[in-house]
Amino acid sequence: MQVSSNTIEVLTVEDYARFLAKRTVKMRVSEVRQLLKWAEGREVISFGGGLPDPRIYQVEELAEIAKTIILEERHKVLQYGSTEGLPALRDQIAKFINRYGIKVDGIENIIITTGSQQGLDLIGRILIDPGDVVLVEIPTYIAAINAFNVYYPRFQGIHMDNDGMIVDELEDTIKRFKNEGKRVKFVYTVPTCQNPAGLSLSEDRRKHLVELAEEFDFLIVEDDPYSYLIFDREPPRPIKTYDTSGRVIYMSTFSKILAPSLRVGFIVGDKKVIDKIALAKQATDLCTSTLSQLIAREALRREIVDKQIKNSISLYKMKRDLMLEALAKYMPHGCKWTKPIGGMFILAYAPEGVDTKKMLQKALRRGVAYVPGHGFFVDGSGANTMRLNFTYPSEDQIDRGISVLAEIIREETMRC
Ligand code: PMP
Ligand code: G9A
Repeated sequence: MQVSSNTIEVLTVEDYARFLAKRTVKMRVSEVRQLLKWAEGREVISFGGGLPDPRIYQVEELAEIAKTIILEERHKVLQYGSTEGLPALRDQIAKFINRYGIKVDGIENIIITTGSQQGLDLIGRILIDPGDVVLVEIPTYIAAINAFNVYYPRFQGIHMDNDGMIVDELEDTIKRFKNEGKRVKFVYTVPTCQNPAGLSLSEDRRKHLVELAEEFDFLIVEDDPYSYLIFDREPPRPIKTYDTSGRVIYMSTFSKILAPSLRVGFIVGDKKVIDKIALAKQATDLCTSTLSQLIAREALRREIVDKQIKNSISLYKMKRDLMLEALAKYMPHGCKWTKPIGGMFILAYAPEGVDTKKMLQKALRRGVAYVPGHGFFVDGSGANTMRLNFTYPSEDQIDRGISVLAEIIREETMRC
């Protein structure tokens, strides 16, 4: 302990360690969050956070909605709401996802969450006992790893190819665990325009995955913020649409199609699971912001979400193409990258030996940010990868930023 000037003892970091729960050791900083904090107020070309293009927000419409709601629904809007979320919003969500093929029997199958990030934590809370086997893609969403980690899962990674997670490898893995007397609790997947890889799971594999869940008795957590942002074709059918036994827990968010600041996400599943999630949520935040929920409801009802999706698709498609062109134009020999059909991210691979985490400092000094890929890989690989967001930077920044990164990779390659 340290002694302060008035001789009252101030606790040191070591002292606090005696009080902190063991699970705090499992809490890891998210490189995405760290970078966003660092970039605040700085002039930087950011390929970091998965942020919408700021020009896409429908500011006037949202301002009008917020004003009308506050004035006209004053008894509801400033009040607590139910933990499951506003029925009218859940009803609108049911209609919205129905257009993507997801059919729900009623709003009891939907719970609103405070961003889908909360959904990840709630799912971890209700599903993971210490040591439970959770299968994830290699790489997978870093904040899902962090959310689940505090419940002490045993992660096992499954590799991906251009058709997404290699489901045959997943099958072999499940069988291996079975032979050891262990079962897989659930598979966590971002099947469409994956974060961070940008890859999408093929239709055959989606079907096969659901068949495996039936055969080997596990659940599937389908985290799907990006199906609504597909550029070149019809969106792939969500895995949830193949589910006949209630094994798929589907989650999504308004963050990428309306505004992340609202913090409105949702989970769709069997009522028996939704009820447990509601219990866990009661202990977490009681309910999601009523104001945000009402804004989301109105934005769906007035087709503002539809309009934004349409505008985002054409803008982001153009930006993705610009980034792919810039990568092809500038990146040195030995680099490769994924080619997403939508979403927000490209995963780029520098030549082996380049450490993108170390390289980040140099990139930041030259005014370019990206997320080093390593933290997304549960098998400890990915040191030479970087996640590049193409939706937030301006068109001009995309070209300049990629040329700076290419230059740095060239320098780094010569060093290794
Ligand atoms: N899951 C995935 C795959 C994501 O990409 C994100 C946001 N980047 C989230 C969950 C969390 O989104 P939010 O909490 O803003 O809804
Ligand atoms: O962490 C955030 O702010 C949300 C963005 C997620 C991502 O970049 O994947």
